[in-house]
Amino acid sequence: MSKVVFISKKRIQWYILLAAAVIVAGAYVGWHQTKAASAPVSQEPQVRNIVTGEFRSTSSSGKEIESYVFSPGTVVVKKGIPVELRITGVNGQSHPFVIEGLNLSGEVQKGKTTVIRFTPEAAGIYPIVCTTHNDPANGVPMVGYIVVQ
Ligand SMILES: [Cu+2]
Repeated sequence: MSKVVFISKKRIQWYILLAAAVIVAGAYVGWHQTKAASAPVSQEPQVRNIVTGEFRSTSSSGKEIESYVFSPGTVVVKKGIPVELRITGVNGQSHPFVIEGLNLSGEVQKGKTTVIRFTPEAAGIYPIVCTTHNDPANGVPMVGYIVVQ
């Protein structure tokens, strides 16, 4: 048993038009998905919190030993993604600092948080150095490290 179906020329044109519309819509949706997938995954800043602290002790000869520190002493971030460094002053009235290799500087004051924003472009180790407490004769230099991977 066979069945013959006649399709009019007008109906064929309609099917071709419908198929073309589906292809165009599919290409449009696909292009948009590709565009979204190639966009950066996240530009949320990499937030790193640091505090200024102090080590204090007395040597066996009775000499007072002290050193200000950045704590944590090392923070690790990824290159190419914005960084937000929040440094809060806990010990010490003031810590003016420079970040070597990144051309950044600032000051941390007791009870305040200094926020530094930058986007590291190259991997490396960048020292953050307090310019007040950097004399080895007065204790250990106050230095921390920003490791960019
Ligand atoms: Cu300092």
